[in-house]
Amino acid sequence: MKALMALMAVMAVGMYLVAFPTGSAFAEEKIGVIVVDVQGDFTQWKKGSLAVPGTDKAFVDKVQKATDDLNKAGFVLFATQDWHPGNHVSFFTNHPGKKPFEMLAIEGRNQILWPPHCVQGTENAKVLVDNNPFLAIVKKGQDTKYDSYSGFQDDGGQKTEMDKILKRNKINKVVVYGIATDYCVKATAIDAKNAGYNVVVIEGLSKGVAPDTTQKALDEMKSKGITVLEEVDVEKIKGS
Ligand code: VGL
Ligand code: ZN
Repeated sequence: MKALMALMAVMAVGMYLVAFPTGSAFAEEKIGVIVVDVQGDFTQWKKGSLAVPGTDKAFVDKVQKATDDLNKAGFVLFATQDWHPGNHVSFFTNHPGKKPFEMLAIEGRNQILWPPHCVQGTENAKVLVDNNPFLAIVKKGQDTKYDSYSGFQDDGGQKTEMDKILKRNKINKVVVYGIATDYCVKATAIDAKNAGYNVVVIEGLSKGVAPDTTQKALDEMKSKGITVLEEVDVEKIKGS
């Protein structure tokens, strides 16, 4: 009798395993979206100080519509926001004699010197996509001493709350797009991949500072196992 009950228990567990296979196509998948740095200073539309080519109003409208579509598809929305103090290390104006886009070696890191941009509390630091549907807008680059292209951590290794918020919400795949493909989109996508998320980058919703670095960024992301899609396609995102 005991043996029979034990056998029945084993069979019950077996049936459960058949009904709910894990690690298969039926495993729970929860998808997040990270809209990277779609802020006035990075756009031509708002005559930004660091306007990236191809960022007219039509581009921002396209990002807005795609983001709305992903929201309707049930994906959880997040954004990043470059948010620098006025005395930030990445601003060429804080290094006498230096010009914009010059490289400066700082404590062994190569820092590109940018025009002042996304200064905390300024109009052009605002995220241009409707803020309301975002579960969180993660600020980055607030430490005067470190730049932070990635939405996950700065160049000093200080983590943002991004990974914690994604984990708290059981997200295991992220869709990443925005500005700039060759800097913050790339760094955010690669850090997401390294943190164990499945990652899909939408090329058509991203714009780069320069063509050569943008192509290199796309190649590097693909080589690391990140899926790059031309445009938003909910079924393809789910299947990737
Ligand atoms: C970015 C340069 C400086 C970006 C941010 O959002 O890609 N690029 N700060
Ligand atoms: Zn910045």
